[in-house]
Amino acid sequence: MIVSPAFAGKRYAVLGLARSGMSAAQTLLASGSAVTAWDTREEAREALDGRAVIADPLTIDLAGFDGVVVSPGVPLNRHPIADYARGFGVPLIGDIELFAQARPSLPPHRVVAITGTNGKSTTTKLVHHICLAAGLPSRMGGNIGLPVLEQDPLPPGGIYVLELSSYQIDLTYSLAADVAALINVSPDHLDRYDGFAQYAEAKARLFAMQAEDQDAVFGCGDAVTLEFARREQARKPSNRVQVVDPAGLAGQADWPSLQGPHNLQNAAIAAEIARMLGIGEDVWRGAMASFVGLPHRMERVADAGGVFYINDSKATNPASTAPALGAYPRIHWIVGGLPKGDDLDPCVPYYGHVVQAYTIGEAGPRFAELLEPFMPVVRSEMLPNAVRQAMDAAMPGDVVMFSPACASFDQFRDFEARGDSFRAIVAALLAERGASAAPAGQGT
Ligand code: UMA
Ligand code: ADP
Repeated sequence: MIVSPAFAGKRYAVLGLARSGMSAAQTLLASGSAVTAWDTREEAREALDGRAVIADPLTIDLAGFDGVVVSPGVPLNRHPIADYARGFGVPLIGDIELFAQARPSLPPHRVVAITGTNGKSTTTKLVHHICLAAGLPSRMGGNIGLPVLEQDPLPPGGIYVLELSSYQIDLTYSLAADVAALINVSPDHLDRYDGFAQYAEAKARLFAMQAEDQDAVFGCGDAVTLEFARREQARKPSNRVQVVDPAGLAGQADWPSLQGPHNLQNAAIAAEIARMLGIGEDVWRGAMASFVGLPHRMERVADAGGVFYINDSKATNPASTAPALGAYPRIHWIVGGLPKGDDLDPCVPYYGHVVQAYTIGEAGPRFAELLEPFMPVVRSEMLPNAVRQAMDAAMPGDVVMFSPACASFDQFRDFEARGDSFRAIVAALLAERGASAAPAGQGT
C-alpha cells in the first residue's frame, strides 16, 4: 500500500467504498488522516467499522475537511455531493489525485498516464509489459487491475503506468505525468457529461496538468485528438509532442496479440511511449512479440467445426466494435445491451462483413431496425438464444463475434461477467453438441 506523510493529520470524507474508495480510505488511515467514510451499500461500510467515522458526507458539516474523495463510479453530474462540497469550499478528489499528492514522498520514479475512449487497457498493459522487459520496475494501475494506492511503492527508477478514465481525470488536479498519451476520442459515457465536447475536454485535462517539459503522445485517427495535439504543440517545445501514425510501424505480423488496425494504433502509441522512456527498439519489439492480450478484447474462446467464437465483451461502444467487424470477412454478429447512443454509425463501413446479426438486450429492437435494411437480423433478445442461433447458422470459415457495442448493465453486472457468460454458453452448447473445441487462444 502507498502511505504518505502528505496526509498526516488531515481530514477527509470518502464517498464510495468499492475498489477505488476502499484503497483511498486505507491509504489515508495508514497515513494518519481522520476519515469519514460512506457507501450506500451496508456491507461496504462495515469493512471500515471502528476505524473510520461512518457517515454520509451529505449529512455532515464539511468545514475543515481537506477533501471529499469520490469514486469514479459516482456520477458527479447528478449526485448532490458536488454542490454540497463546493458550498464548503472543499475539493472533490479521487484516488489518482491522492497518488499525485503522495508522489513527492515516493522514491524517484516516472509516471506514464494513458487515456482515450478505446484501447486504454491494451496500451497500458503493453507499456507495462515493455517496461518490465526493459528491466524497469513497473506497476500498472488506475482504471485497470488493482487501484494504484493499494500497490506497494516502486523502488527508485520505477515507472507507474496508469490507465485513466475521464471519470478519474475529472477528480484529479495535480498529476504531472512524465509521459501522457491520448489514443483517440469518440462519443462515450454521454450520460455523465453535458455533451460530447465536455467529455472530450475531460480527456484534454490530462495534458493541462503536465509541465511544458513533459512528453505528450497523441493518436492521429480522429479530429478531436488531433485538435488536442495542436493545443499541446502550441504550448510545448516541438520535441515534447508526438502525433503517432500507425502506418509507419512495421512488424505487426510478429505480434499475435496485437492484430487488427486498432491494435496497430495501440502498438504505435506504446512504441512512442517506450522511446520517450528511453527504451530501445529491440526491447519494445521483443515485448510486442511476447505480449499476451487482455481477456474480453477480441478473445478467441473456442474454435470448433471451423468456426471461431470471439468474445469482445469489452467493446462497450460502436467505435470499439467497428475494428472487430473489420477484422474478419464472414461474421455472425451478436450485438446489443444498454445502448450508449441511438446509432451504430462507426460500424457501418463493415456491414458487408456481417452474414447475420443477432440483437440482444435493451438496445435490441432499435438495433434490429437499424440493421434490417442491410443484413438478415434475428431478434434474439437474450445472449443464450443468440449464441445458439449463431452456432446453428455458422458455416466453416465463419466467425461468431460477440461485440455488443453497448454497456452491459441491462443484463449483467459488468462487461467481465457478460464475457464470462458468453464463454460459458459457448462451452456448454459445444459440449451439448459433442463438438470438440480447440483450446482458447489469446487475441486474434
Ligand atoms: N456509491 C454510493 N453512492 C452513490 C453512487 C455510488 O455509495 O450515489 C458507491 C457504490 O455503491 C460503489 C461505489 O460508490 O460501492 C462506486 O464504485 P465504482 O463504481 O467507482 O467502483 P470501483 O470498484 O471503485 O471501480 C473504480 C472504476 N469504476 C468506474 O469507473 C465505474 C474502475 O473502472 C477502476 O478499475 C477502479 O475504480 C480502480 O481504480 C472500471 C470501469 O468500468 C474498470 N471503468 C469505466 C470504463 O472503463 O468504461 C470508466
Ligand atoms: P479501453 O480500456 O479503453 O476500454 P481496451 O483495450 O480494453 O480499451 O479495448 C476495449 C475495446 O475497444 C475492445 O473491444 C477492442 O477491440 C477495442 N479497441 C481496442 N483498441 C482500440 C482502438 N485503438 N481503437 C478502437 N477500438 C479499440
